[in-house]
Amino acid sequence: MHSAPRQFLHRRPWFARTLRAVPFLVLTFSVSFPLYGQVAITALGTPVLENFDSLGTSATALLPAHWRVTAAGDTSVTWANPANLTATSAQASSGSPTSGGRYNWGQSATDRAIGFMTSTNYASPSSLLAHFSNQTGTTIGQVTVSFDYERYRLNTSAASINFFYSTDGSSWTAVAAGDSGAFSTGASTYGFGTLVSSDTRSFTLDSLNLAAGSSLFLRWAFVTNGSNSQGLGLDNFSLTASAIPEPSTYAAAAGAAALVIAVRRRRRPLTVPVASPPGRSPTPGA
Ligand SMILES: [Ca+2]
Repeated sequence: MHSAPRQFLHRRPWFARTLRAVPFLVLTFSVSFPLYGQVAITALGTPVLENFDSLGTSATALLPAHWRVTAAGDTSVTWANPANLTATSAQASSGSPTSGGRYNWGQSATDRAIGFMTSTNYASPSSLLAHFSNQTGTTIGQVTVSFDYERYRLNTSAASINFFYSTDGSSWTAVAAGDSGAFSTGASTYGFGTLVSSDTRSFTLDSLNLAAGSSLFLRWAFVTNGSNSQGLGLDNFSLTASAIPEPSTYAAAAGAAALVIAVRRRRRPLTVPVASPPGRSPTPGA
């Protein structure tokens, strides 16, 4: 009976060879198609920062590791979409650029930001994505996120940036506290050196319950409406994770509160009604 599988393999040498090749095939596949990585969150209370200054002044600058941009006009955004991109297609820190693209913006040669400007040849919307991994070894209860929306060009088309998060990179939850709201419109004006406008957003994503090793994806959807686009960017990103109190902490706190109440009750003097002798009132405090 025990020899049956061996006989089977003996009669099917191709099968045995295939089985032996599986580890090699898996290794080859892994090397040929590397998985997307994540920005590691390694400690609670320690901010994870990104200022995009590593982009330098290249028009085709690589985004920071584990940040991506979607192709122009993508409205069904997923982190794993193979059409996503890891480099910018234009840069500007002076002048009056009009081409649409994935912009490496600069207030200077060294202070860079990532964003978009669209055109008749570069469709809106465009999303900026980031992938984080909980490497703290414990559950993350919430994260506080802050960043700046920077405007490098004012123009006549309406524009806004909408913020989302996800735990699977495909199903997104909108968070209004992270939205830009409607940017004002006006005749084309550039803001290099001194931005057209800069707005900070800072808020907390609570009830995340991110288990150790799990992922968090953030997404900024830039809606610039094609032509006559405003030039918008994101800069000075920060994410700080914190825990949720353990249930045992709640139980201990509840137990301590119950004990305090019990002690106070025992310290309270007993009031015993005392019958008054005929013709006399009860003595207060007796
Ligand atoms: Ca910067």
